[in-house]
Order: sequence, then structure tokens, then C-alpha cells
Amino acid sequence: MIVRIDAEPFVFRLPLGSTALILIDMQKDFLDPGGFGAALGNDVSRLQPAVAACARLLAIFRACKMPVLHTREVHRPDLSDCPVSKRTRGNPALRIGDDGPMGRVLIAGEPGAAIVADCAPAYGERVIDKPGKGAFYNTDLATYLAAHQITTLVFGGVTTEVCVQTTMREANDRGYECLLVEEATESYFPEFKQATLAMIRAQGAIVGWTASLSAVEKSLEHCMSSSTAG
Ligand code: TIU
Repeated sequence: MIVRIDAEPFVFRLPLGSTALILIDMQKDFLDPGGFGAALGNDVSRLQPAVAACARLLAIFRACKMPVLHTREVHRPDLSDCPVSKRTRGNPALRIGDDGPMGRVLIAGEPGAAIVADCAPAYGERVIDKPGKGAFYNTDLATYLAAHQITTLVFGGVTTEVCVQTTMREANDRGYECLLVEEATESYFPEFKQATLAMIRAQGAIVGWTASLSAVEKSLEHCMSSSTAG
């Protein structure tokens, strides 16, 4: 069954049996003080509005019994998967792998690398650890999606123009139909968020679609109530 969502630049067709939600990097390291985002000089409070919207998306997809994936931008403790260029770029207060208030910055297993409580993965939901900004680079995401016959991805997460947009572009090039939920993504730079939304949907959905949370909610309402009843 195909559900139609009121989206930009035109209606998004969401096939219920082959769509997954993918939440990008909803980690303390980006959302909380003392992590990677803050070390880069950003005001992390700007990302907070995405938490409630992503939590709502999680509730919707879980109620519809549709697959949910989470990603985390992390590196191995020995930094063997962290390019020197990534670690040494710029002049951050803390570099990747340095000890900070939430443990070693952007290192798998450290407190800062965890997904925030309101968006925590539930049992059975796939968590993809990724060393890059895009979730396809050096991960088994493509294998997972192919094995589960997923053709369509609904996106939320942070930050809009870095890991979300990179992953959405990677997915679009691989043939996935991609929808970004507007309230479920934030940037440290509000103007970058708006520019990214515009870039995605320009030129006849050159990278994909964007839609409001309420439009997604409205279109999936029926499936939520029937799944709950069943
Ligand atoms: N710095 C920034 O905006 N983002 C990242 O470094 N990673 C993600 O977007 N997850």
C-alpha cells in the first residue's frame, strides 16, 4: 500500500512495506554541552528542537511496525578509522579522541557517543556506526537496506547540512526515494538548515522531498491506529 504525503516540491509516495525511518547521529556529542559540536565552537542548544520531533517520528514508525535505523558518527578507540585530516582540521577545543566531560570525543562506547535518551534505539532497531559524515561510507547500511528490501527512506537527525544531507545525497544516488522531515532536523546554523531544505527539493526534487511532521503524521495516522488495534 502506498501512502501519499503532502510534501515539497510535490506529493511523496511512501510504500508502507518498504520504507524505513533513519535517524542520523542524535548523539550527546552533537546535542549536549561538552561534546564534539560544542568543541567546534557551536551553540548546541540550537539542535534541541529536533529531539522531540525525532521522538515523535520514532513513535509513529514503531506504532506502524515499520523498520527504524539509527546512525552514530563514531571512531574506534585506536582512531584507525579516523583520517588524520579529520582529526587535525581547524582549531577545536577538543579533538576527536581527546578526553572531555563526556568521555573521549566521538569514540565508540564513550558516554558522549550515545544517542540521547528520548531517541534511544529500541530492541531490534539497527544501529549503524559510521566513521564519516555519510552513513553509506564504510558501513553495512547498503547491505542491510537491500536485505530488507527497503526502497524508501524517511530522514531525521543532525546536523542538516552535514551528516543528514551527506547521507541523503548518498542514498539518492543509490536509488532510494528520500524524504526529510523538516522539524526533525536542525543545524547549528539556521540559515544552513533552510538552504539545505531548499537545495534538496529544488529542480524537481533533485535530492528528495521535505515534509512537515504533521503531514507525515496525518498520512500515517490510519496505519498507526490499525497497527495499535491489531
Ligand atoms: N559539525 C557538524 O555540523 N556535524 C558533524 O560534524 N556531524 C554530523 O552532522 N553528524
